[in-house]
Amino acid sequence: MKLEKRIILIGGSQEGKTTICQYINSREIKYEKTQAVAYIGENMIDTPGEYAERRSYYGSLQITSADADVIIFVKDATKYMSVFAPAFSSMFTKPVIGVVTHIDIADEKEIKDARTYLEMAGADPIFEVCGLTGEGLDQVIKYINKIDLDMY
Ligand SMILES: Nc1nc2c(ncn2[C@@H]2O[C@H](COP(=O)(O)OP(=O)(O)OP(=O)(O)O)[C@@H](O)[C@H]2O)c(=O)[nH]1
Ligand SMILES: [Mg+2]
Repeated sequence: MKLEKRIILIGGSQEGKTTICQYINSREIKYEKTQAVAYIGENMIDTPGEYAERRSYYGSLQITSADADVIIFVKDATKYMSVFAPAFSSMFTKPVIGVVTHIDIADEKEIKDARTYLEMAGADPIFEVCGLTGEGLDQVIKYINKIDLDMY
Protein backbone atom coordinates (compact mmCIF):
# COMPACT_ATOMS: atom_id res chain seq x y z
CA MET A 1 0.00 0.00 0.00
CA LYS A 2 1.30 3.45 -0.92
CA LEU A 3 1.71 6.18 1.64
CA GLU A 4 0.08 9.35 0.33
CA LYS A 5 1.12 11.81 3.01
CA ARG A 6 4.45 12.80 4.47
CA ILE A 7 5.14 11.38 7.91
CA ILE A 8 7.78 11.97 10.56
CA LEU A 9 8.74 9.23 13.02
CA ILE A 10 9.64 10.24 16.55
CA GLY A 11 10.66 7.99 19.45
CA GLY A 12 13.54 6.78 21.59
CA SER A 13 16.67 4.96 20.37
CA GLN A 14 16.17 1.49 18.94
CA GLU A 15 12.41 1.55 19.20
CA GLY A 16 11.86 0.66 15.55
CA LYS A 17 11.52 3.92 13.58
CA THR A 18 14.03 3.13 10.84
CA THR A 19 12.75 -0.43 10.50
CA ILE A 20 9.26 0.93 9.78
CA CYS A 21 10.72 3.27 7.12
CA GLN A 22 12.63 0.38 5.55
CA TYR A 23 9.55 -1.84 5.49
CA ILE A 24 7.23 0.76 3.98
CA ASN A 25 9.81 1.62 1.33
CA SER A 26 10.40 -2.08 0.54
CA ARG A 27 14.03 -1.74 1.47
CA GLU A 28 16.21 -4.38 3.05
CA ILE A 29 15.52 -4.61 6.80
CA LYS A 30 18.85 -4.04 8.44
CA TYR A 31 19.92 -2.28 11.59
CA GLU A 32 21.58 1.03 11.03
CA LYS A 33 21.80 3.62 13.76
CA THR A 34 20.16 6.87 12.68
CA GLN A 35 22.70 9.66 13.19
CA ALA A 36 20.80 12.62 11.77
CA VAL A 37 17.38 13.51 10.42
CA ALA A 38 16.96 11.47 7.24
CA TYR A 39 14.47 11.77 4.38
CA ILE A 40 13.62 8.26 3.23
CA GLY A 41 11.79 7.73 -0.03
CA GLU A 42 9.31 10.45 -0.96
CA ASN A 43 7.27 10.55 2.17
CA MET A 44 9.16 9.65 5.29
CA ILE A 45 11.26 11.62 7.72
CA ASP A 46 13.27 9.46 10.11
CA THR A 47 14.75 11.01 13.25
CA PRO A 48 17.46 9.82 15.64
CA GLY A 49 16.23 8.49 18.99
CA GLU A 50 18.38 11.04 20.79
CA TYR A 51 16.11 13.83 19.55
CA ALA A 52 13.21 12.49 21.59
CA GLU A 53 15.44 11.61 24.53
CA ARG A 54 16.99 15.03 25.04
CA ARG A 55 15.07 18.18 25.74
CA SER A 56 17.66 20.29 23.92
CA TYR A 57 16.65 18.63 20.65
CA TYR A 58 12.90 19.24 21.00
CA GLY A 59 13.18 22.45 18.97
CA SER A 60 14.77 20.52 16.09
CA LEU A 61 11.92 18.02 16.18
CA GLN A 62 9.38 20.82 16.07
CA ILE A 63 11.08 22.50 13.12
CA THR A 64 11.56 19.26 11.20
CA SER A 65 7.95 18.27 11.80
CA ALA A 66 6.82 21.36 9.90
CA ASP A 67 7.80 19.42 6.76
CA ALA A 68 5.45 16.55 7.61
CA ASP A 69 1.68 16.09 7.43
CA VAL A 70 1.39 13.50 10.18
CA ILE A 71 3.54 12.68 13.20
CA ILE A 72 4.06 9.14 14.45
CA PHE A 73 5.19 8.46 17.99
CA VAL A 74 6.95 5.09 18.01
CA LYS A 75 7.24 3.00 21.20
CA ASP A 76 8.87 -0.41 21.63
CA ALA A 77 6.54 -2.44 23.86
CA THR A 78 9.42 -4.40 25.37
CA LYS A 79 11.12 -1.25 26.71
CA TYR A 80 9.88 -0.49 30.17
CA MET A 81 10.45 3.26 30.10
CA SER A 82 8.99 5.80 27.73
CA VAL A 83 10.60 8.92 26.28
CA PHE A 84 7.17 10.49 25.86
CA ALA A 85 6.16 12.90 28.59
CA PRO A 86 2.45 13.41 29.16
CA ALA A 87 0.99 15.73 26.50
CA PHE A 88 4.22 15.58 24.42
CA SER A 89 1.99 15.82 21.34
CA SER A 90 0.96 19.36 22.28
CA MET A 91 4.41 20.57 21.06
CA PHE A 92 3.28 19.81 17.53
CA THR A 93 0.58 21.41 15.43
CA LYS A 94 -0.09 18.30 13.35
CA PRO A 95 -2.09 15.11 13.83
CA VAL A 96 -0.15 12.71 16.07
CA ILE A 97 -0.75 8.97 15.97
CA GLY A 98 0.97 6.25 17.98
CA VAL A 99 2.61 3.00 16.93
CA VAL A 100 3.58 0.23 19.35
CA THR A 101 6.39 -1.93 17.90
CA HIS A 102 7.91 -5.29 18.83
CA ILE A 103 4.50 -6.89 19.31
CA ASP A 104 6.04 -10.16 18.05
CA ILE A 105 8.08 -10.48 21.26
CA ALA A 106 6.12 -8.40 23.77
CA ASP A 107 3.50 -9.83 26.12
CA GLU A 108 -0.02 -8.48 26.52
CA LYS A 109 0.76 -6.35 29.53
CA GLU A 110 3.76 -4.74 27.85
CA ILE A 111 1.64 -3.86 24.83
CA LYS A 112 -1.08 -2.42 27.05
CA ASP A 113 1.44 -0.32 29.00
CA ALA A 114 3.02 0.95 25.78
CA ARG A 115 -0.42 2.00 24.57
CA THR A 116 -1.01 3.86 27.83
CA TYR A 117 2.26 5.81 27.46
CA LEU A 118 1.33 6.80 23.92
CA GLU A 119 -2.21 7.74 24.93
CA MET A 120 -0.92 9.94 27.76
CA ALA A 121 1.49 11.57 25.32
CA GLY A 122 -1.55 12.53 23.27
CA ALA A 123 -1.22 10.11 20.35
CA ASP A 124 -4.53 9.03 18.84
CA PRO A 125 -5.28 6.50 17.53
CA ILE A 126 -2.70 3.88 18.43
CA PHE A 127 -1.66 0.93 16.29
CA GLU A 128 0.28 -2.25 17.08
CA VAL A 129 2.90 -3.46 14.61
CA CYS A 130 5.88 -5.68 14.01
CA GLY A 131 8.42 -3.76 11.94
CA LEU A 132 10.24 -6.92 10.89
CA THR A 133 7.26 -8.64 9.27
CA GLY A 134 5.24 -5.49 8.56
CA GLU A 135 2.28 -6.85 10.53
CA GLY A 136 -0.14 -4.01 11.25
CA LEU A 137 1.55 -1.45 8.99
CA ASP A 138 -1.12 -1.61 6.29
CA GLN A 139 -3.70 -0.36 8.79
CA VAL A 140 -1.40 2.50 9.76
CA ILE A 141 -0.92 3.59 6.13
CA LYS A 142 -4.62 3.25 5.39
CA TYR A 143 -5.49 5.44 8.36
CA ILE A 144 -2.88 8.09 7.46
CA ASN A 145 -4.05 8.29 3.85
CA LYS A 146 -7.57 9.04 5.08
CA ILE A 147 -6.70 11.83 7.53
CA ASP A 148 -8.34 15.09 6.53
CA LEU A 149 -5.56 17.64 6.94
CA ASP A 150 -7.98 20.54 6.64
CA MET A 151 -9.17 19.66 10.13
CA TYR A 152 -5.80 20.72 11.59
N1 LIG B 1 11.45 -8.22 17.19
C1 LIG B 1 11.34 -7.00 16.67
N2 LIG B 1 12.44 -6.27 16.42
C2 LIG B 1 12.29 -5.05 15.89
C3 LIG B 1 11.01 -4.50 15.57
N3 LIG B 1 11.19 -3.26 15.07
C4 LIG B 1 12.53 -3.05 15.08
N4 LIG B 1 13.20 -4.11 15.56
C5 LIG B 1 14.65 -4.21 15.78
O1 LIG B 1 15.02 -3.25 16.76
C6 LIG B 1 16.30 -2.68 16.47
C7 LIG B 1 16.21 -1.17 16.39
O2 LIG B 1 15.37 -0.82 15.31
P1 LIG B 1 15.51 0.56 14.52
O3 LIG B 1 14.40 0.60 13.57
O4 LIG B 1 16.87 0.73 14.00
O5 LIG B 1 15.28 1.60 15.72
P2 LIG B 1 15.29 3.19 15.64
O6 LIG B 1 14.11 3.65 16.42
O7 LIG B 1 15.40 3.66 14.25
O8 LIG B 1 16.62 3.55 16.46
P3 LIG B 1 17.56 4.89 16.38
O9 LIG B 1 17.99 5.06 14.97
O10 LIG B 1 18.67 4.59 17.32
O11 LIG B 1 16.72 6.03 16.88
C8 LIG B 1 16.76 -3.33 15.15
O12 LIG B 1 17.64 -4.38 15.46
C9 LIG B 1 15.47 -3.87 14.55
O13 LIG B 1 15.68 -5.01 13.76
C10 LIG B 1 9.85 -5.30 15.84
O14 LIG B 1 8.68 -4.91 15.63
N5 LIG B 1 10.08 -6.53 16.39
MG1 LIG C 1 16.79 4.78 13.37
